[in-house]
Amino acid sequence: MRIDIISAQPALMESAFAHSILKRAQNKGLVEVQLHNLKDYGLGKHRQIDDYQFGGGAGMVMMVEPILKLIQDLQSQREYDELIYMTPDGELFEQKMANQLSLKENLIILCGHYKGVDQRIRDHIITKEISIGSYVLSGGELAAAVVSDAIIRLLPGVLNDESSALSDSFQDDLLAPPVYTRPAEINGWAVPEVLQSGNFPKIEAWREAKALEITKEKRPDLLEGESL
Ligand code: 6GU
Repeated sequence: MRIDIISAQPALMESAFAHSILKRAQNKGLVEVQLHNLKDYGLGKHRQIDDYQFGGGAGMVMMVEPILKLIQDLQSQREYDELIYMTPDGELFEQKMANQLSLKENLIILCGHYKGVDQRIRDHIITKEISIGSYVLSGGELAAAVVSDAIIRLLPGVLNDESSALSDSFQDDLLAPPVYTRPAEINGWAVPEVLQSGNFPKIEAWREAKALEITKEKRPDLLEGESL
């Protein structure tokens, strides 16, 4: 898979891709992530990428031309499955969408900033608009990193078998059961006996029961069907 991320502030995302699992996924050649600075395509000697909005009002709007040129450059090199725009009024990002996007080959993610992008980019270029939740961020960059992380960790070979993405919270509409490591007791706090029993069917049953109990308590909406 290849993900091209377009932003006026690409440095905001560098660290997210330069560590831990996302770094390893790239080093293994399982995904290629390219951050593109929209300013490189800005107009004139000031590399302008935004302008006042027609009709007046506070806030600058990202111009069509730099975005269009950058995207056309990318499209001349390969075909893209989706051109995604990160925006608080997009479709809510959930595990199911991460699963679907993880099956794609090439993605472009455009990060909004300022007041957003000229509507014509959204009308004619963008194929999918994503929000990561009902709150407003100062730009789409952190949201793009969130979405990319959720997608990349699903790619075959990124996680090992033990931490397989299939056992994640949400993947089966259930939150994950609690986990413990050594020591078996500290401060008088003991690890549940069953986990030390070596009886794997019993352990599995305990984990399933716990997952159900925790989901009922914290996210009953997940048990009401279709939500994922
Ligand atoms: Cl994708 N962008 C911004 N700016 N704010 C958000 C968001 C995206 N998702 C939730 N809030």
